[in-house]
Amino acid sequence: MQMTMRWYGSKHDTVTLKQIRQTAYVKGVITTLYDKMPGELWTLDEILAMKREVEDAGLALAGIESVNVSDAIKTASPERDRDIDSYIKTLENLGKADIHMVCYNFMPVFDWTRTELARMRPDGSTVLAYSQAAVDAISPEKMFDSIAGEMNGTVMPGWEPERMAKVKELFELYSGIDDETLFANLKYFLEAIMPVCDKYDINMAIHPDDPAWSVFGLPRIIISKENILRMMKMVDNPHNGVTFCTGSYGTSLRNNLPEMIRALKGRIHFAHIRNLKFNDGERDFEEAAHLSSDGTFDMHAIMRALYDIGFDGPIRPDHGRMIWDEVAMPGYGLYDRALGAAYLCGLWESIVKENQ
Ligand code: DNO
Repeated sequence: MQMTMRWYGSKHDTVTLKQIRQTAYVKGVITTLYDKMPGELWTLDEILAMKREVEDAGLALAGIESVNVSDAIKTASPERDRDIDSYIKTLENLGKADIHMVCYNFMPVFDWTRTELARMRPDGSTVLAYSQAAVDAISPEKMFDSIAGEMNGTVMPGWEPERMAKVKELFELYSGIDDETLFANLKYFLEAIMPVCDKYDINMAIHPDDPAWSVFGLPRIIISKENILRMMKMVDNPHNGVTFCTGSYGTSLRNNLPEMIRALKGRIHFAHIRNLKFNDGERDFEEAAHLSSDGTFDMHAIMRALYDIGFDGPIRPDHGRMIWDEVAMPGYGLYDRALGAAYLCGLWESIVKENQ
């Protein structure tokens, strides 16, 4: 595995490449052209400039998170083929730049959903949290307004103000779309992009829906082992794979994470590792430190399963707590993610050595 950290680019991130490099644990970054709209073409020059910046800082560019898929593609509206064409050209340019892993999602309207971005823990650190009762009591627009003030001046992926301003229209766009239609639209998209992925050896890594159930009545499909295996079979190509995100699949306690990892052997192209702590019942949780004993998941068993299936792709410590008075994008500060990287590297080293 290759330990990485997500980096939003020097214009958007509070964390610098120099800081990331000095962690010593992290050898590469996962980044994106954060200002690109879904459906917009990424030129080769832009991609090469992004890559050069990362490499000049002594790090590798281990993959892209995300090349976002437009709502036209997700809903099969008239601009779908135009947007797919531009997605294919973007993949082609990434391939030419020798970039071989692309994370994306197929979630309607929202990317991941949380109801609080800074829930205080007893030690004074803060974490992202989700409460179903809070979602049930609020409209999507109000929810955005209520968390907008907790973003520490950053732009959070999937919660861009321009996008949230159109939230009503977006809901209308998805009004006739159920799980089956979404699966069909995903199949159409994947079939169209697989030839360019084959040509340039690009691993597509779909990110799960977070949380793993319908939010505000919207369909959600990438939520369970059954659904993800269905997705793989429907376009049976090794380049059609997943981002295994423990914090997203793990929102459903029915998902046995190590077992899912084993079932996805050969198709996990990217891993996001974090821990959750459940409160009152299943649908109320907050994010925890990566350490197993701080949350619900057995991190050793998760890393062990990745080792056993021969996972050799990029991995990143996902959302950290906000600690030591850092002010950063919620979930994406330096300090706790660096602790997470160190811990995950420690687990990995011991698993590797015990198996030599
Ligand atoms: C949240 C992230 C997601 C993820 C996208 C992938 O912190 O894991 O925003 O990047 O869903 O497209």
